[in-house]
Amino acid sequence: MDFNTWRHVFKLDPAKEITDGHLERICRSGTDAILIGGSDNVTLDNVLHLTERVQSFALPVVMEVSTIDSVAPGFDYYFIPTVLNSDDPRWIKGLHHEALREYGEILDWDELIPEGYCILNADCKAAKLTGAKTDLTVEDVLAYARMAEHFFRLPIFYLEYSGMFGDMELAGKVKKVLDETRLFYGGGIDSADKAKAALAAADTIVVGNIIYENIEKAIETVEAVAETAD
Ligand code: 1GP
Repeated sequence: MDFNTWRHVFKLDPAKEITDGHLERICRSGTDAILIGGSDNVTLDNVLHLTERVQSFALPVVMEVSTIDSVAPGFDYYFIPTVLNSDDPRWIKGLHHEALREYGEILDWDELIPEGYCILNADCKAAKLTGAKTDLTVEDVLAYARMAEHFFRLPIFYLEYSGMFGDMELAGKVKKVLDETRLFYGGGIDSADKAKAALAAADTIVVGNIIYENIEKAIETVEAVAETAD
């Protein structure tokens, strides 16, 4: 199991309700992995509850860490965002520093995967929370992508449009400047067509909200990936 081969990932929000039936459909859909994370009301309780339910299915489960207090044991990977287009050092390396002061001795570094986030939807919660500077030119975004790969050597560059479908032309340009770093795209994928378009531009697509809005459409995004050549 290596996240470098993943093409489709479902992101489940521990703060949102999902029935056992829907969860089973998501976990058995053929998606490559389940990412557990959110920006709001993520607590150790709701993370543990959701994780326990997801871990009964045989697929990789990743925690995307947003608060230190909600980190639970037992995940395959821990994805750690650093928001490259925030001007607030807290979201770039501040919280990370706090976590390492506390847990640095006991961490299994092979499980920790840093992600260079570039958040481009000004209205999403993550942009507001982190004070992301979203009015960026193409050159600005490409510079962040290059920074992720060549300066910080991050394994993942995450183009985040959470809640809206983003600029696929821009995503395609980002992909062209990345060789080693994997391009994750997330935001507004709510149909097979959008899944295909996003996958044509990025290496891995992340599907979130539609799981809670229309389960059939969510499942279609996985089927679309199966129809798209690698
Ligand atoms: C959110 O990128 C993910 O972090 C997915 O976005 O919820 O809009 O699908 P959506």
